[in-house]
Amino acid sequence: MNTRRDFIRISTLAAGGVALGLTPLKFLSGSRSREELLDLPAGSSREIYRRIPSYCEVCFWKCASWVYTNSDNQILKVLGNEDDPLCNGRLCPRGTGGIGMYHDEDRLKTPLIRVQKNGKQEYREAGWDEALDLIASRMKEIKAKYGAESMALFNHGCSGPFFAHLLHAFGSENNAAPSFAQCRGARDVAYIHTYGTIPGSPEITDIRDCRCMVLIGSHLGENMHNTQVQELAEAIDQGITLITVDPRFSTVAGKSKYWLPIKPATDLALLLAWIHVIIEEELYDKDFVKLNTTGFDQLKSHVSSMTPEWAYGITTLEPALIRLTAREMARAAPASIVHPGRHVAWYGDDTQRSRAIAILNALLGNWGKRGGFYVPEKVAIPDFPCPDYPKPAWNFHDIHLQKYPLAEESITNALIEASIPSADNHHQIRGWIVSGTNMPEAIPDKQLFLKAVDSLEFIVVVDTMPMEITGYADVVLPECTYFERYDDIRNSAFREPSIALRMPAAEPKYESRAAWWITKQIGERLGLHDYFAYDHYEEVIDWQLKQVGTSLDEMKEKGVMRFSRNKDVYLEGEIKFNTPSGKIELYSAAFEAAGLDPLPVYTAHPEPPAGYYRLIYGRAPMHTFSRTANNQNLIDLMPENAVWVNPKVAGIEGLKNGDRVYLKNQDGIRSSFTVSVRVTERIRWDSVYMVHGFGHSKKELTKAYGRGASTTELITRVMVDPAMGGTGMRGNFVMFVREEEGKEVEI
Ligand SMILES: Nc1nc2c(c(=O)[nH]1)N[C@H]1C(S)=C(S)[C@@H](COP(=O)(O)OP(=O)(O)OC[C@H]3O[C@@H](n4cnc5c(=O)[nH]c(N)nc54)[C@H](O)[C@@H]3O)O[C@H]1N2
Ligand SMILES: Nc1nc2c(c(=O)[nH]1)N[C@H]1C(S)=C(S)[C@@H](COP(=O)(O)OP(=O)(O)OC[C@H]3O[C@@H](n4cnc5c(=O)[nH]c(N)nc54)[C@H](O)[C@@H]3O)O[C@H]1N2
Ligand code: SF4
Ligand SMILES: [Mo]
Repeated sequence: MNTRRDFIRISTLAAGGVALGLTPLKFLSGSRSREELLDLPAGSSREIYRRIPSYCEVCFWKCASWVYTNSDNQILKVLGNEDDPLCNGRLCPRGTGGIGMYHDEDRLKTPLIRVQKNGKQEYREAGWDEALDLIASRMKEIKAKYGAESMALFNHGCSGPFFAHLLHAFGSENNAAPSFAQCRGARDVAYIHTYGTIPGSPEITDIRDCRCMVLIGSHLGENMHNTQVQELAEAIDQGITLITVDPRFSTVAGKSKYWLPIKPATDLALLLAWIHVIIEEELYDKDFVKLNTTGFDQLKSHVSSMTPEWAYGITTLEPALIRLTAREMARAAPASIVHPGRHVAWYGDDTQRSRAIAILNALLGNWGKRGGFYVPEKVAIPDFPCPDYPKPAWNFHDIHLQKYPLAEESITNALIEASIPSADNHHQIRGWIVSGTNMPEAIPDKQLFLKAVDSLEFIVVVDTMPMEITGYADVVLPECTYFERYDDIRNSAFREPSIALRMPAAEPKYESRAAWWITKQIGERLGLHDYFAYDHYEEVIDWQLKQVGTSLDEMKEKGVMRFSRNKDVYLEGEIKFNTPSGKIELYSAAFEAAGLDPLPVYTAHPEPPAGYYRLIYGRAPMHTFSRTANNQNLIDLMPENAVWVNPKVAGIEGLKNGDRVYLKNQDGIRSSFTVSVRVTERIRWDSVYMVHGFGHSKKELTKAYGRGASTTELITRVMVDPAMGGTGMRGNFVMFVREEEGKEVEI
């Protein structure tokens, strides 16, 4: 590649200690004793281990845990904290295997600085002072030339708030996370404009007491969000009726009374037909709708022609099945949920699909009801005192509100676009800080990303691993893993308010450091001392804990603390919603004012051309996105992804189980690596399915390199949501390509 900022491979530095051979524990192994779970030698007493409180970072559910170390301060195992209402003492396989991240010898070990050597760009190891000085001086330069606002932050996970604090103190509010435009943004915008609030994280679905749940795409069981999976298991034992809508026979489809193998991209037609049936057959909660909603008459006339027969032609689902399932969900109401989903960036009309789900829930009258949506509550922890942030001259709203009127949060892809010089840009991004997000794998449209990278004046990447994103940095900083650091107090809004502490269970390995320390060091160099007025983050945490009646010392012993609620979990009668009308807005005047359909309208999406199949993707219980692909404990459970192919397709294409193929998309982009074929009836014939997060192209990820195929590199067509800028990623079509005697053969 011949660009200003070549993608650099970080050479593997000296190997550290030998990783412990850890066997991942079984999920839901709550009946075994701690000693059994710890696999300690027979006769071992408690004295030989110490337990340190933490919470998990393998995904964003933040399950509270105990990290067990031996007398040599080696980390042995991590187990769930029994007092934690979010995990009830049980971690998922990823959480248990998370220690693999701490032991990984491929970890980033020292700061690295990009240099030019013999006409070639490469990284050299640097000390912290040199790297931090360089970052501060480049940030000052950018601020002097273009204003502080032209620095942007891309972040995800617990390091995010530290870097956001730094950026805001510096004078920019341009920080974005893939959890909006690539994940739950369309859902949240839809709920804000229907209910005046979001379904939350953890989602406020009262699955425990639910009697009928519809899962549209949402694949709980493979999507391992802990509390939801535990509650679903409980609800299944109590006889919940599950209706799963998925072109793939997912794990939860296997537990469902009804599996609706919908033609992909047509869910909105099904939802409108369900609304039609529920209104037409007067199955909706009349009192609730009268008391708590506006726009019912408009909705009724809007869906009057959207019959199950109409939807059949679009979705391929039998009208009788559509009617039957509508009646099932209405019969169980209000203990009946149409799950709002989470990763909803599918087809570009995702806000409208999420609105249809929100409307359907309103007809079931389940808001504030046991078995429906509960009222969450969290602990009121004050911020550590610091001066107000400076007011930036412009922020991300100025970049994208013209184009995406309902974007509530900052859009990663819009900030990437704003990093490429163009006459259309009113505001230009010049430098990036990236922490905790592997942008080339998390955000589609690699060409756009590369153009931005090539235009930027400065990029800092903070990561624990030499992931793809690190190869584009001018400076790479090694963060220590969540086992080796303090982070902010976990404070999740849930049925029961609780807090959890994360503290180091071991010294940071190599030269890695915590985000709180890194950001303070940069802040001090930028003259922002007052925003970082502590010597150690323990002071901040202790101060905050004391404001809510506990202390760092107490939390070090307990790990988790539960609090009593001030509000009711469920609501009766008329509810006050935080919308302009104070009601649930079935008809959205705000959408109308923004030039969007005020009631969801089905629009057809492109179909695969002949010889191509729609590429759909999802999760596996033992991995999280691309971040776990190099984790030995999880590789032991699932070494790579496969491409799921329907037997009919396998017949046409001459494929059999275990064949290795490349996938090539509609734009001629071929996967970098081959992927193994899994022939299965569990996928429709018009689609193929892969687990996201594999096919790593960085050789420094010695265990993940070349294993399986990346979904993201095949997602070159992005269907952008006009309401909030989300990147619909399921409009890509692939064909199979075999490599025979060094030649590529299209199948
Ligand atoms: N093709 C495709 N794209 C997707 C998705 C998909 O299913 N398919 N899913 C979308 C969704 S729902 C989401 S939420 C996003 C997720 O997007 P990301 O969160 O960006 O996902 P990862 O690919 O896991 O990248 C995480 C990065 O953080 C680093 N990291 C891990 N722990 C730490 C830490 O403690 N500190 C620091 N500084 N870095 C750390 C990892 O090494 C890795 O580089 O992806 C979205 N993009
Ligand atoms: N183990 C594990 N669990 C995780 C994560 C992880 O990385 N690993 N990530 C977490 C995060 S951040 C998120 S956002 C969630 C995401 O998880 P969810 O929100 O549950 O799921 P999605 O990614 O939206 O959907 C994946 C499912 O949609 C189906 N699907 C594909 N196309 C269509 C379609 O057109 N219509 C319908 N009805 N279904 C379709 C796929 O077959 C697949 O079963 O998972 C969370 N949980
Ligand atoms: S659900 Fe699993 S990976 Fe996510 S925080 Fe909990 S234990 Fe960790
Ligand atoms: Mo997500």
